[in-house]
Amino acid sequence: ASTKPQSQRSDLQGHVDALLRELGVNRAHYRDGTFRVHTPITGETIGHVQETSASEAAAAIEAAHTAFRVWRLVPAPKRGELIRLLGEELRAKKEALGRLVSIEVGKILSEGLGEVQEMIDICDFAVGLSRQLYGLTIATERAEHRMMESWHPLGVTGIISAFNFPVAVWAWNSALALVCGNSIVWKPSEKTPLTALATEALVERAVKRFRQEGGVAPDGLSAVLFGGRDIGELLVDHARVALVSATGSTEMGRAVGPRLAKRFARAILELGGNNAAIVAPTADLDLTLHGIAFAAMGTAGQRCTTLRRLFVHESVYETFVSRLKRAYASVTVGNPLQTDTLVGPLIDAAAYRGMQNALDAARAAGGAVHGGERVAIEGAADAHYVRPALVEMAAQTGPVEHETFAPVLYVMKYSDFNAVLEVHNAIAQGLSSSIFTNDLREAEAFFSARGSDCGIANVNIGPSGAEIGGAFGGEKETGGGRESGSDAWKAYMRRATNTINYGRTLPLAQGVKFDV
Ligand code: UN1
Repeated sequence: ASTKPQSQRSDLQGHVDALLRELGVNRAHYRDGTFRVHTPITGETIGHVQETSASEAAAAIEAAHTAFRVWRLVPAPKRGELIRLLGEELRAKKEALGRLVSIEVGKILSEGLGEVQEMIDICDFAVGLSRQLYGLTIATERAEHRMMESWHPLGVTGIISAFNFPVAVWAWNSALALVCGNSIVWKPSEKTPLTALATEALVERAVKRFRQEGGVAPDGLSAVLFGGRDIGELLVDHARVALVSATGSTEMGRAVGPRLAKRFARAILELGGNNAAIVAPTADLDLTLHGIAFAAMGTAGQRCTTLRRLFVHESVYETFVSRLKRAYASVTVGNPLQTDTLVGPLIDAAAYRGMQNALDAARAAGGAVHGGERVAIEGAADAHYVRPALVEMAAQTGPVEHETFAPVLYVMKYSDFNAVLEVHNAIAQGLSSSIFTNDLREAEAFFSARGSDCGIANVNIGPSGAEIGGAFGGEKETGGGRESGSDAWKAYMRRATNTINYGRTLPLAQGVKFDV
């Protein structure tokens, strides 16, 4: 594939076709459908995907259930071999898939490639995990008994992912689900079907190689459903789906969570964030500037971990905020395929309107808005590029309390550390958080029970860009789910507590006597 940045319409379409060909996607799958796909780089159409009908979706879920009944019996380290092969496919196609992510989502090339690297990393993690699905042995109060835990495959795992990490979030869930012995059914964002098609093609290649090695991989083990809300609801409501891992807005989670609860299915919810950072008097301001600029402006503010609220101590406010404003004014906004660009476009017109509404609300609440205006890019009249906005606010009110999925950073001044901890936590979401300080007491207090109430809390690192090795997710309206590393795998399996009596008598627990 060509590596030259493209701006003319026909070239970009040609580029997408070449990438999809290289990734092994059948042309009919991205050309002959009725569902239009656009690139936020220019706003132009880059494909037409076929929507999955309700009956096709139901059949795919049934097939996934049949596949699960076979796959659960394949030894876990052999299941790991399939994921090892998937990791190899991803390594071989990192450049092509990363570039396709950049084109479909509009994130800069290093972030598109970084997203594929996250997929590779979680495959490596899952391969190791496939030999480490450990249960505990637990001391029993009864003589000549043994008590232990077994972890078993759970069933069909539904994955609902958002546009902003169109393939990495699928990988976190599917790499774990597959080594845990589950089958997977994926509903990607309707904004990003091409990267989903490409990913599924790589899965098919890995499955083919796995079978050539003599591995047992049943048909229907992995499926993708293309469509909107109806298809998502079908997946969530289907009795064969044991677990749904859903990433997206809090509004989406409010719809999905109760539907799953109603049929006692499991949920992993990874929803909205309204992530903050505190800049303390002792902060290393060079390092802080770097960390804040990436966390707030990177990915054009479209990560769930994006920094949205900044609390700066009054003693460094003037110095730091004036430097930050300069960074905001000078950051390069433009075509994300060009190597000097740091901020690409917003995903679509609705995201642009949402951003402008938030800025209007901030002005109405007395905020001073710097930046935020639309940036015209040649040959991209239908795209939505913006200069990232820095908004100085007197207090955490109005739009500051909500997640706006765009590059808007609300900056507030603080004087008292204990008071700012309270303000930091006084919002509905609880995903990621940071403090920039060289004061050990502040750093440890931020990590403590009275500190950050988020699922992710960092010192001298921004809130975004987490590694896959840690559990990823957050509290409160973020939904409470955990994906990716640590022991997040346990949510993809069922636990059985097993007790065996190897004696000749039957002592009852708790000293109960029941002699018949
Ligand atoms: C997301 O935005 O949905 O920590 C996930 C990060 C990335 C993942 C973000 N590793 O920013």
